Amino acid sequence: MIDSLKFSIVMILFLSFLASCSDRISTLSAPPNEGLDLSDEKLDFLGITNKEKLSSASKRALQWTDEQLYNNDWYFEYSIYDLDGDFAYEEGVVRRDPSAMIKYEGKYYTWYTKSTGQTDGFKGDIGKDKVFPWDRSDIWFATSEDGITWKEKGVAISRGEEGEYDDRSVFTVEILVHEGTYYLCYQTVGGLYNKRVKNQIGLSWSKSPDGPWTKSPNPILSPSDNGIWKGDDLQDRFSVIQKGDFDSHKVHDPCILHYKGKFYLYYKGEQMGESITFGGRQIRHGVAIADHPRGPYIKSPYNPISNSGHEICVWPFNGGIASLITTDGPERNTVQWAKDGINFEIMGAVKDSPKAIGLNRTVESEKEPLEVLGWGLTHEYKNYNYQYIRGFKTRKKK
Ligand code: AAL
Repeated sequence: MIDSLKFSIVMILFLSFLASCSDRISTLSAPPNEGLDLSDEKLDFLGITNKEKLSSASKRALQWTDEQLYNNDWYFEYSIYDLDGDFAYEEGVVRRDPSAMIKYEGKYYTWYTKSTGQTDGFKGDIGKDKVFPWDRSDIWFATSEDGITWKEKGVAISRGEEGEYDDRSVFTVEILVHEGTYYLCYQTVGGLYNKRVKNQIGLSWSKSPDGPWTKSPNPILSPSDNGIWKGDDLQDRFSVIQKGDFDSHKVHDPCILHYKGKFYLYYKGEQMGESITFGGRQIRHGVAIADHPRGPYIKSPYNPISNSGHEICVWPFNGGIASLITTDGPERNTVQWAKDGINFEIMGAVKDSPKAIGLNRTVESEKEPLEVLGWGLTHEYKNYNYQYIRGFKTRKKK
């Protein structure tokens, strides 16, 4: 009697467990139909024949707004073209990672990484060699009347004196103009450029885009220090005991925006022991926020704020921040937007995008989501040794 009671209880529990599983399975595989627009026109456009048998993909497509379906303002295609004057390709010279363009006294200005000579890599004497195209670089600037023909004006920021945090290379620069002061933020490497070297972010400011520039005595952002290398081979960046935060190795590609009365420094993080995932390199973005352009910058506790991307390309739009996510990670080639500058949603996916974009910040970026991407600067690899700055322009759907 007791045994059969026990058996019944066990059976009841088992059956209710099965029922709860099948509930969960059916919820997972089929989002509900409620609220879907099943008009003949929409079904015909999407090529859905049987509205009684909607796959999950068809249900998602039916949830897209008319704007996403017929004319997504967050979608673009692009082409790349040569620039003239000093931005024409020059053998033996690296010009890359252009900053955004600003306008001053009727001329466009841009800043960029410049170095000379071929890249030797890490096999020889890193104390003498140039290990990357952006190693042993300085930051130069150029101006243009029409955005096509550029005149190189000279060095803006040089590498620091021996022993300073930026004595090996300064590169990958962005510009912020705030209340009549010009701020350049950029990557820095100090000491020997081995594969484990930490990369930081420096800042300089001036009352004129032509300089002279005053350098911050210390970096304004550094990698987190909670990763642990395994072994002491300075040329092995993949062996770790603990990877640490998403930016435990390098903070890169800085870009400061004045947003909601504060200064948002968006940056790319590289992690110690970086892996290759199904979307490419493990690259994510973070943000650090300050009350003054010179800092101190405090990293957001929500970091990382992207799971994909590469060079930072961000602009203000509609009270929030838009971000073009390129190159790496499962969400590469998407345009995202966050109404608070932190929690980004995918607004559109593109086939491909220009790399290392220098945005045109002289246009009214609020006009349309991608107004700021109408035309701008990018860089291209002529070969591994030499890169040059080119132009890009975008168009809506063909
Ligand atoms: C770029 C950027 C940074 C890296 C190197 C030069 O794509 O992400 O600038 O350090 O490559």
